[in-house]
Amino acid sequence: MDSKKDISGFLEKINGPKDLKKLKEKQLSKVADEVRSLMIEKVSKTGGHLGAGLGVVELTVALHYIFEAPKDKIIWDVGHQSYPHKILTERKSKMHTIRQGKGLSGFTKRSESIFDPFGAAHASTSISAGLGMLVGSRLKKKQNNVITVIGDGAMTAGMAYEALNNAGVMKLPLIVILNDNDMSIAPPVGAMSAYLSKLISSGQYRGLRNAASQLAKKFPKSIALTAKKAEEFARGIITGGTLFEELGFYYIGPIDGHNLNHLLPILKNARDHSKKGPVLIHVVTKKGKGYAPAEKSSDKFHGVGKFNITTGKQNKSISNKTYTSIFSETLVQLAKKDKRICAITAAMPSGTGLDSFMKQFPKRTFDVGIAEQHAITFCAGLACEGMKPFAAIYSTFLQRAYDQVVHDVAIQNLPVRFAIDRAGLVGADGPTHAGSFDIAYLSNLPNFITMAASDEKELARMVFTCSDINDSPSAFRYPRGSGTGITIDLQKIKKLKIGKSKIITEGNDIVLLSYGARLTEVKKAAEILLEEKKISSTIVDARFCKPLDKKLILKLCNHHKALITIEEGSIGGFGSHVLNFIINNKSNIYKKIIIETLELPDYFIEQDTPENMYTNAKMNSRDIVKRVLSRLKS
Ligand SMILES: Cc1ncc(C[n+]2csc(CCOP(=O)(O)OP(=O)(O)O)c2C)c(N)n1
Repeated sequence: MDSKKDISGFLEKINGPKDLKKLKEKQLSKVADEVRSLMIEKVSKTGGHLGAGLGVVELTVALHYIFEAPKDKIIWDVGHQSYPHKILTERKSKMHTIRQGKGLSGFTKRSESIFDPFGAAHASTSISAGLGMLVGSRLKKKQNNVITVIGDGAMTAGMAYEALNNAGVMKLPLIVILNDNDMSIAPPVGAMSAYLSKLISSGQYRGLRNAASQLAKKFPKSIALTAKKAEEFARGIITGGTLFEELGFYYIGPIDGHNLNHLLPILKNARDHSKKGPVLIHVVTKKGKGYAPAEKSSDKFHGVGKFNITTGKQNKSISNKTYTSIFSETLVQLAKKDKRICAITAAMPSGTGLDSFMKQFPKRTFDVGIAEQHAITFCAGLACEGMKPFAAIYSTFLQRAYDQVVHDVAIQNLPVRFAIDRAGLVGADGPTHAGSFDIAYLSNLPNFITMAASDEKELARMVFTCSDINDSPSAFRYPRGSGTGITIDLQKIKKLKIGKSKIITEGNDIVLLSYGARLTEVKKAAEILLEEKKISSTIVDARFCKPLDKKLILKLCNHHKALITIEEGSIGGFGSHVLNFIINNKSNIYKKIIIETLELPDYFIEQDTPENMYTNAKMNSRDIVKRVLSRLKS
C-alpha cells in the first residue's frame, strides 16, 4: 500500500521532529489536522486505539516542536495514545501495519524506535519511569528534559501517586502532563476524578484566568507579560494550592490541550524555567477530538475494529458468543438468587462484561478505577464480611496485584473468586496483554483452587462452582473472544466436583491431558494422529490445575505409553504440577511413561492474530502431533 498517497501538505515533508521544527508556529495547527486525518484513515483500516490518540494530537505536535526528542524523553503512559507520536517520529509510512503481525506495536516500545524511551501498555508507569530516567541522566551529568504524559484514568492508580510522592521531594525538573479528558475507557471513577473536575470547573479560577489573559493582551510584548506571567498570575490567586502542589509539584493549569497558542508557551516555559523542581501541567482535552463519532461515544471509540469513516460504523463479524459474555450472564443469573454475590472491576466494566451486571445490581458492582491491587484487598475485605466477591480482571492486569493475592487473600484463606479473563495469547495487543502467567502464579499458592474453561458450558459451570466455594480462594480462567459456539441453558447448569477431570474420549496409546481452551486443537490433533498414524488417544479435559485429579492421572499413566499435557500458559503451570506429582509419586510411575509438557515457550510471542501467535508458540494441532510423534520415536 502506498501511504504517500494519503499524506498531503506539511505532513508529507515531515519524517521526524527535526522536520516539524522547520515550520512556523502558526503552521502547526495544519499539521495537527493532517496528523488527525491520517490517523483516522489508517485506524479505520486496521482497527486499534483511536479516541485517546485523537485527543492528544495538538499536545503531541507541541511536545515535539518544543522539546528535542530523542535526547529529551517523552514518555506516554499506557502508550495507546501514541499513534500521533508515531506518525511524527519516523513511523508515518508504517502506520498501516499497526497491531498486525510484524507491524508497529499499538503501544510504545523501546525496540521499535529511539523515540520510545519506555515501553508501556499497562497503565500508570510513566511517572516512575520518567523519574528514574531523570535521576539516571543527572547521575551521568546529562541535562536533558523528561516529560511524562499521563491520563486522568491512569492517574487513578496507586503507582502514579507513589511516583508523585517520590518526585515531589527529589527537586528534579520532571515535567508531568496530566491529560485530563474526563474519561478512562469507561467514565472515570473516584474522588480524584471529582477533584480534577472541580479544578477545571472552578468558576472563580476560570474568571481569573480570563482576566489574566485579558491583562496580558493589554501590555506590550516587551513588558513580557507573556502567557507564562498570565498563567502565573491566575495560578497564584486561586485557592492557595492544589493537591499536586502539596506533593511538591509546581502546578500549571488547567489549560486547553487543543489550543496550540496555550500549549506552546507553557511547554516552552516548563522547558526553560522548571530547573528547580517538578512541574505538573494539567491539560484538558476531548477524547476522540476532531472525529464526530468518536467524540460522541468515546467509550466505544477507545479501541475499535475496522470502521467506515463516514458513518463511524464498525465492522462486526458475526461470531459466537464471547466467553466474557457467558461469564457475565452466568454471574447475573447467580446474583439474582444470591444477594451476597458482588462483582468488582478495575476500570474495565465493558471489557469484563460487568457493565450488564452493573445495570442490574448497581449496589453490588464496584468499579475501583485502574487499581488492581486495591481491588483485590477490597475483595478480601468483602469476603471477611461474608460477601461473595468476584474479581473480574484480565490475567495480565492481575499480575500487578500479586502480593495482594498472596498476602491478603491466600494466606488468610479468604473466599475471593477470581474471574481471569483474556487467558492465553490475545492477539493485536501483543505480549504486554498476553495472559501467560496466571496458571503458574495462582496454582503455586496454598489454599487456591484453580480452573480453566475448555468451552462455554465449562465456564458457566466454573462460575457456579466458585459461587459455592466458601472456604478458600478460587479462580477460573477463560480466553479472549468467541467461544466454540455451543448453546447452553443456564437454568440447567450444574456445579463441578472439585478436582475432578472429564474424560472426553478413551483410547489405548497416549493421553492428551488438556487444561483450558486448547481442547479444540487437542481434539483435532487426536484425529490426525488416529488417521495418519493409527495412534489412539485418550483425551481428558483436566478442568482443575489445583487440586489435580491425581487418582485419574495415576490410572492413565498405568494404561498408556505417553502422557502429554497442554495448556495456554507459561512454564510452571499445569504441566509442571502434573510432572511434580508424577515424579514424586511413591510408585515410581515416571519410569513407565513418557511425559511431555506443551506450554507457551520461554520467550514473549509478538503481536499477531491469536491463531498466528499460537502457531508461533508451536501450540496448534499440527504442533501437538509433531511433539507426540517425536517423543514416541525417542
Ligand atoms: C494496569 C492496567 N489496568 C487496566 C488497563 C486497561 N486500560 C487501558 S487504557 C485504560 C484507560 C486509560 O485512561 P486514561 O489514562 O484516562 O487515558 P485515555 O484513554 O482517556 O486517554 C485502561 C483502564 C491497563 N492498560 N493497565
